[in-house]
Amino acid sequence: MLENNKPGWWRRAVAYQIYPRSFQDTTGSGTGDLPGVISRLDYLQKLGIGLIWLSPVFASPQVDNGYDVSDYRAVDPMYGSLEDLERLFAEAKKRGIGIMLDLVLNHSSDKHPWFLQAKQSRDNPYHDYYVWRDGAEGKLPNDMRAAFGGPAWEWVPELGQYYFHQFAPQQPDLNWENPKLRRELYDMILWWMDKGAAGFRLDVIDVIAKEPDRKITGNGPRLDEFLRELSAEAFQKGCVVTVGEAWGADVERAKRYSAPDGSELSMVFQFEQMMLDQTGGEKWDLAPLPFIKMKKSYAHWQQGLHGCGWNSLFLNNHDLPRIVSRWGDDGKYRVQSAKLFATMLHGMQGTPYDHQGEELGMTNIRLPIGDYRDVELLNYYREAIEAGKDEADVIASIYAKGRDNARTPMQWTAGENAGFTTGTPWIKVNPNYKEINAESQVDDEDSVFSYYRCLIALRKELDVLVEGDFTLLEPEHEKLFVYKRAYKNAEVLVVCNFGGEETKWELPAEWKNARTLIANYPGAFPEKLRPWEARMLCREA
Ligand code: TEU
Repeated sequence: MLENNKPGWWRRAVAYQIYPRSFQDTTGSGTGDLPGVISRLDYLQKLGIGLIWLSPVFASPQVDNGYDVSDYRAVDPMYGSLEDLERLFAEAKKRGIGIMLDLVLNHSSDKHPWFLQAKQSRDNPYHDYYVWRDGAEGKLPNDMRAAFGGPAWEWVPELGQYYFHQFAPQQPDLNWENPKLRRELYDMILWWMDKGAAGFRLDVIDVIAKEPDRKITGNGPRLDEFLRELSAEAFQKGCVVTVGEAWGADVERAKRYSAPDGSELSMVFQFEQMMLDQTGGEKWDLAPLPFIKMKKSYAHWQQGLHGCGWNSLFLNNHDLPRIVSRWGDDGKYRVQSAKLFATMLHGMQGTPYDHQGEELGMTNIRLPIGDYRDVELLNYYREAIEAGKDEADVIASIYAKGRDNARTPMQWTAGENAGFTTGTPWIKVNPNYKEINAESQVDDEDSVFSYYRCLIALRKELDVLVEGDFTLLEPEHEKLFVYKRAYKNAEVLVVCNFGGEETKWELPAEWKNARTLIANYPGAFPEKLRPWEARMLCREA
């Protein structure tokens, strides 16, 4: 069991993301809830994880599935009560698991009492909690766009002002320039620390220091200052783990955001690798994965943060398509490719994140447009069709990249609605649940689940996986991702054959007698690596 009261305790842990809406329903409402999470803690303990990133469960109008918070200190009734959440903290703790709450500090809901006050008048004490600019109706302060489509400015006729929003209009940006607002957020965080939160995931934390007049959103000039204050005034008052979502971080910035002295955050959650298969940074464009670039990008981050920062390792979350469908093979080699991605990721330095169902090899889904629920996806569809794009292309992008791919209900059993709910699920269950489900995997030692379980155990056992440095081998190889980790006299070698073809590769002589830690095919190291074959070896140097 991990002792989560010592500094840096989280460096050895593996995290698991729960999207509570889709995890486990206990009431028949069709949406998951907190008692549902509690009921599945034994499953998570068996998997071996040490942390749960719990996507937002706070009171919310649910325009963006809880990333639009109307009360930061209340649990949304659809998820249960505050007592349920406190019970979850306690039950998780008993199993050596810490709960990380998901804090959305860049914006609130437009139904938050602060915003309702803020729009009353320009001299209301809460007005300055948000970002306002004068203007005239139809004459926007500038041409900035929101991430979910449309302009980043929304007109409030009663005030004759626009407010700024980087996401949906129902998610007005909070004004971090205002010290009163910042203090209010710190007090709220301290309150949750007192209740037993083991840590926090900080939603889009790299855009809080925005300066719309200069069209700055990410990594604004005051960001480090704000993070240091947030850390000193809140996080450092306890022993919590913090992970900052930072789409725009490069290695140099990430070193500051995750400096080992804890002056800002414990770790960054950056997206460089996950954005490589999109052209021009445009999410919906479909481009093949530039394999060699991807390997070099991992090496750059592994080496850049070694000893001076800390990274999150992930291939999935609730905003990304399922990795077996994205870069792997969700047909014939689904199991092998799911295990390959797990090996590739868990061999690196950082904190691995497993997004619910990833440990089962869950896949993307294809739905008729009317069955999708995500605000980003639906806005994209509407805008793209209005702009005259070919519908088949738009649908192809949605199948490949839509966020609902990762949000379908957790597949627990082969029974009705995959054991997720006895009611009507809020979004369709992936029809492959009869084949892909937890029940059939937990006791099968060849399953994707058992493979994850083994990888998670290895990280607790081997210092080299936690501390080791990273060397990329075969950097120009078109098919193989090979790397080495080294710490003291221990070395680990990871070899991954990306794709459905066999690849001939000679294992270097010094590795011939090495111990196999884990592999997704039985037997000894082969002359030719088989489709999606992945192996992790260990030796004393
Ligand atoms: O995501 C940040 C973010 O930038 C994404 O919205 C991204 O643009 C999109 O997912 C790409 O497909 C965070 C949360 O993870 C996301 O669920 C929220 O919708 C968003 O912030 C707003 O709070």
